[in-house]
Amino acid sequence: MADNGQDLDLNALSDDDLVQQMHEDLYDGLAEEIEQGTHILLGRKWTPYDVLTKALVEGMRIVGIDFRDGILFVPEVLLAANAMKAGMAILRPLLAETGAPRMGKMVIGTVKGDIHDIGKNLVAMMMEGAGFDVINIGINNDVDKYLGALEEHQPDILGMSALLTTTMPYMKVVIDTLKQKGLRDDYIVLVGGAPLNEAFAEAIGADAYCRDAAVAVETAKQMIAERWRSNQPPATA
Ligand code: B1M
Repeated sequence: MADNGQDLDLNALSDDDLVQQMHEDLYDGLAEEIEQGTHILLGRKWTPYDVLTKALVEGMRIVGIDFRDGILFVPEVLLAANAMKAGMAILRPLLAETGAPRMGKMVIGTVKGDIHDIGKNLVAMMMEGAGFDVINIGINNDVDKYLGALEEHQPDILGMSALLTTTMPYMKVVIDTLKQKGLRDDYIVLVGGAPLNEAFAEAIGADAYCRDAAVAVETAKQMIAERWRSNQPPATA
């Protein structure tokens, strides 16, 4: 990155200083530097998961605080989001190539009116790494798009993401439509996003609220296993 007009050699930094620098580069929306830092940490035998959580997600958390406090504005946050995505693009194939046995299939998308996709993409990446086939249907999905994807891909799990208090109620529209069509019990419905909580998930009739990507993976595995057990014929004497 440019530091007072001088190039800073990221390779020369210790791990701690490099991670700190990556938080600053993410804040400044410097995608190339984030790519470089990601490669350097991987070259130092960091796991993809540690690079993701300690360098990228933590950096984005700091961006979120200053966005909330009116220090950063949409254009700057968009640049930060692009830098984050540049790092995630390097990590995605590495997280997916864990050789984990196939666990099931998930359709995941952000709800109508909402264009936040970083967290949802992160969940998709972690689910792929855990052995799930993931169909990521993107952002701003209305109920027809969810239903179309469910019909086409016949997943075990429907995942919905919302980052705005104004868009999170749309999850209930999707779940209610599934109920009306008699399809609700065909899918495990998992929901997530910063403004949600367990009480909300319960109130709208989802199967579970997932605080973060790691919880999403654990919850999905557990619910798939439960579903599999309950579908087994009873043992004969
Ligand atoms: Co927006 N934004 N934003 N934003 N933005 C928030 C969400 C906000 C909290 C910022 C703030 O004020 N502090 C605030 C919402 C306030 C509220 O509703 N209470 C907000 C606002 C107001 C807005 C706009 C309205 C701003 C404006 O235009 N005036 C606008 C809305 C646009 C729209 O959607 N219609 C807007 C726009 C944007 C950008 C486009 C600039 C950009 C999005 C870029 C992109 O995603 N491609 C952006 C960003 C980046 C943020 C913040 C700063 C960061 C979100 C993020 O990526 N976090 C965010 C502040 C914050 O959340 N603290 C903010 C990192 C990510 C890893 O975490 O998404 O929480 P997260 O995902 C986690 C978990 O939540 C969970 O797992 C993930 C990984 O661990 N999870 C799931 C998420 N989805 C899941 C789905 C699952 C399971 C788990 O399914 C099973």
